[in-house]
Amino acid sequence: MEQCHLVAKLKVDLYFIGVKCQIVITVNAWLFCEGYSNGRVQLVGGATSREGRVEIWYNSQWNTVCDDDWDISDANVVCQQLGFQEAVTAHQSAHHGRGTGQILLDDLQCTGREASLLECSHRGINIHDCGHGEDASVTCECRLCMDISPTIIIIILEYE
Ligand SMILES: [Ca+2]
Ligand SMILES: [Ca+2]
Repeated sequence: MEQCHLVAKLKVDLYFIGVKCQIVITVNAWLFCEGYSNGRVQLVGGATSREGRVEIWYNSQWNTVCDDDWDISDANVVCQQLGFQEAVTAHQSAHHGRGTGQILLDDLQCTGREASLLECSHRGINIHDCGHGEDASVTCECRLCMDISPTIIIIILEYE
């Protein structure tokens, strides 16, 4: 999967020809996309952006993680990868809902200092004895941020 961003640049030129005014608007727009790399994580199904079912990107798809041996050290790796300080809770038994697709990792033994769950000791890619009722999830600690809902800011400029 790729995440794409649309960037647009708007240039407005005014030309005064006698009593007439010509307005030329030039729009330059381009799309740039970045691919996901194996081991990228996302949290799904939580009430806020800092909690949810752990999903890990591997071979062009999102996968889940089994809760066998899922503990705070494993959860710390996910939270730190997402830019949070650390994990508050390592949830088990599909606490944030059951995922779909492959169960990529099972019996994770992270120390908490790995850069990705893929670097932790585990049974092997796609080797598990789990069902989606055992999907692992996390709640991350975020001391410096607030959960802010999407906000629309309208600026009205007045001039004379
Ligand atoms: Ca563990
Ligand atoms: Ca297991």
